[in-house]
Amino acid sequence: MERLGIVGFPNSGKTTLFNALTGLNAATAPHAYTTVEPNIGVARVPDVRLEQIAVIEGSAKVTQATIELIDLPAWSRAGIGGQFLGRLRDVEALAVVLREDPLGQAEELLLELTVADHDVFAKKHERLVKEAAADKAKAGAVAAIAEASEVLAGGEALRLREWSDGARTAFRDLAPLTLKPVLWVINVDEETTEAENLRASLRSVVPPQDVVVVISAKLEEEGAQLPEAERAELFAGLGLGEGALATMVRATYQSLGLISFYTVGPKESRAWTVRAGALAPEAAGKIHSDLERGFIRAEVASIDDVIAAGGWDAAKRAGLVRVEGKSYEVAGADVLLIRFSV
Ligand SMILES: Nc1nc2c(ncn2[C@@H]2O[C@H](COP(=O)(O)OP(=O)(O)O)[C@@H](O)[C@H]2O)c(=O)[nH]1
Ligand SMILES: [Mg+2]
Repeated sequence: MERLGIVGFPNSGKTTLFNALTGLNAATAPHAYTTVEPNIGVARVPDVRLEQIAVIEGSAKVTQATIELIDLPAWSRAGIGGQFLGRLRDVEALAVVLREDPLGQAEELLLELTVADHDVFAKKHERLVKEAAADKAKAGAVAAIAEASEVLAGGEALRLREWSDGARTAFRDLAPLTLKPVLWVINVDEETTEAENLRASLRSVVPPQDVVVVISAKLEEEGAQLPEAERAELFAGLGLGEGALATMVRATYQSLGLISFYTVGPKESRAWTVRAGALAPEAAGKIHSDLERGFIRAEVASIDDVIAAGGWDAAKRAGLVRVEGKSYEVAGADVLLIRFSV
């Protein structure tokens, strides 16, 4: 499961957001509260189309995709400690929560992440230069680490540059923070009118591929207590779209290069996650390894077509289901029925 680390300064609303997204009830605190252990929880990805198809199919069970959220201890103004950094290096993507002075906070955090990476890269470079004197095979790694170190020394995040596969391999055990996808989450008060301005200003200071979302953690927390339909109505009424979780997860999937596909039927309708570009057998393997091993073919239709047709069987009768082979690249929002034999 993909892990999204929630970070930010004390009182930015990290734990409030964590609770809203996971439905858990970790302690929030109106002061610089620091715990050593992070809060860890699983969020189910809200998915309107999955709910719709489950109703149409009369599915006994509905299973959303999930994402693991890790609410890290507050980021201290005095800098970031080793233990905290280790936790950060462990997640696939970062959600940075900003509240008071979002632009100033973002710039400060960008700089801290860059400095933290630079420390690690500079040390690694020193070690590697010595090793490379005895082992010529390490010359490529030395060059890549040296170049990265220079980029970081210039105050730039590594994700601003293109890196070869070789360089990425050399970076791997350093788990650079500034190479991870970042989702900037501006936490605003319920009645703000500044959302669009804030979003636009933040966009101009963060790397272009980063995602910026504006949410109200407090509202999300309240919304999380409501039934799905009322929640959707509340957020739509406030111009907040489908709410933070759906927006954040979609952005995270996109920046991690992930897509969802579905399996549907009376027993269960379910959303699955696979990397973008995966071929049908790899996607089948997410469901069960037998389906990948014994893959024969996939029956495929888009979930919108299946919903519009009134279900899988109706879609089939309407000729909306195609048959695809082993080399089919799965698209986001495909419904798959795998035919296999083991
Ligand atoms: N009014 C308001 N209060 C908030 C908001 N987000 C968080 N808070 C409050 O700020 C305090 C700190 O929140 P918390 O989630 O513990 O922050 P953390 O230190 O980043 O984990 C709590 O008292 C929250 O109820 C918000 O969007 N609006
Ligand atoms: Mg907290």
